[in-house]
Amino acid sequence: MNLETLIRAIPKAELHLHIEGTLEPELMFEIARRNGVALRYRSVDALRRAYEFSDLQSFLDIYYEGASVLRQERDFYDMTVAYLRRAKADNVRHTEIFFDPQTHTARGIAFETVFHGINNALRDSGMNTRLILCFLRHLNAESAMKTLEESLPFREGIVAVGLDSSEVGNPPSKFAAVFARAQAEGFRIVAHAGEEGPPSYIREALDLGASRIDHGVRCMEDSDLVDELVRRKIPLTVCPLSNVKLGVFRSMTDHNLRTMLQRGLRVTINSDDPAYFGGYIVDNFLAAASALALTEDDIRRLARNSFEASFVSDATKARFISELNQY
Ligand code: ES4
Ligand code: ZN
Repeated sequence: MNLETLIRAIPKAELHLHIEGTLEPELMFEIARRNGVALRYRSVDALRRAYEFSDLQSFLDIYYEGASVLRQERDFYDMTVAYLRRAKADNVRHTEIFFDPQTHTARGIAFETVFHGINNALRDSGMNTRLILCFLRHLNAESAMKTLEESLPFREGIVAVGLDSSEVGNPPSKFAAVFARAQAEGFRIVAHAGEEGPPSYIREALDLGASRIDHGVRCMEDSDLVDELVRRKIPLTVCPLSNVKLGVFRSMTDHNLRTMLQRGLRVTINSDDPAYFGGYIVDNFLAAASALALTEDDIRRLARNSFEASFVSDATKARFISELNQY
């Protein structure tokens, strides 16, 4: 089996995926039309052409604008169904999906409209899935706390809380009280850290109880931190195409994913915002494998890491990994 065939075929878990980042331009236009929302772009092609980003913020500005077409439960449902179909085609067996309630509640959409739309699609798919509620770190801690409280009636459907949006200037410590409360309520903690922000943000996330770090690529600037991440087997959900599109690395050949693997870090490959960054999880694997000359062993390791890093039971992990070992 050649490497590309192996990458496509092996069972894998996706652990870093923003559902609002899966909204493809075609569906965005369709939803905009049925909701009577005006978009600044004349066509799907014009919108796609605007997907040239210089950094995280330049992407976020367009991403929040895209999300503004979502108004009804059906919109969230359709978006999620489309992603799950695409993930299945890539042999994703399990996916842990971020959603950003504040992006919608700030526009007057009810929390439960967002939650039910997404969650009903997960239920109808029959796939193994979990939801992770992300707080927008550019907003204040009070808004995050209010969102946490709004989520409590739906806590059975939410495995963890996370932190996303504009990283630099918004360290995890800004949300210390929110994460303490979330932990007390039984949620697991994850956080975007060390994407554009410094390694100290990764330390802060760990101090606040994070059991997994999203991106985390800048950990490599602090070797004591790397030692700790290796010793504690803290997973890092890396998103190669995202990192290149947002200028975290100049090109894929400059990406540090292979070095991270060789250093013994529990790295996984993920697609982040696939509709905006040019590819889903298999595209991320293929781009990284080709630019960094990843081996078959590296690919198997990455897939195994994805199950080990997931929030499923040990028995389910063992079942996925034994399926992986058939390849
Ligand atoms: C995001 Cl790539 C990335 N980083 C931080 N926040 C985000 N929200 C959606 N995509
Ligand atoms: Zn992300």
